[in-house]
Amino acid sequence: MAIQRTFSIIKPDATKRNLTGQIAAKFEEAGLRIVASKRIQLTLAQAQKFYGVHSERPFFGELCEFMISEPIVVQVLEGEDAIAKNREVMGATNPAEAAEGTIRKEFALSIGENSVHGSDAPETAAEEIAFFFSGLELVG
Ligand code: DAT
Ligand code: MG
Repeated sequence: MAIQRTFSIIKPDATKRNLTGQIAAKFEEAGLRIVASKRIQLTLAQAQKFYGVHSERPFFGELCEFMISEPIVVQVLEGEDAIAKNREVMGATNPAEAAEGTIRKEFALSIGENSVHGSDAPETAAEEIAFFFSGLELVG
C-alpha cells in the first residue's frame, strides 16, 4: 500500500470538551502525520454541502445542526494506507459498536455526536481535502 492522504474532522462534541489534542495524539500514535490543520466554524450551507451524500437520510437536519454548533478542527492526515488506518483508529460510527482503544469508543457521546469524521475512500478523500484546503496549506 502506498502513502495516502485522508481528510479528518474533529467534531463539535470533541472540540467543546477540549479533546482536540488527545484525538490528534491518537492519529500520530497510529503513524499518521498531520500535514494540515485548522480550526473553523461551518456555516449551515457548508455543512449541508459537505454531508450532501446524506441529504435524504432522516438524521440529515440533526447532523448539519450539530456540525455547526461549535468550532471544528479540519485536518489532512498522511501515511501508509492512511484512509483505512484512520477509519480503524476512529472506530465504528456507533460508539456502542466501536472497538476498545478507538477514538469513538473512548470519546464519542452517541451515534450522532461521535467526535470524528474520516474519509471512506480515495475519491472522497480527494474531494473532502479540496473542499477545505488549498494545495499551499498541505505541508508534507
Ligand atoms: P461515518 O461518520 O462513520 O462515516 P456515515 O458516513 O454513515 O458514518 O454517517 C455520517 C455521520 O452521520 C455519522 O458520523 C453520524 C451521523 N449518523 C449516521 N448514522 C446516524 C444515525 N442512525 N442517527 C444519527 N446520526 C447518524
Ligand atoms: Mg462516512
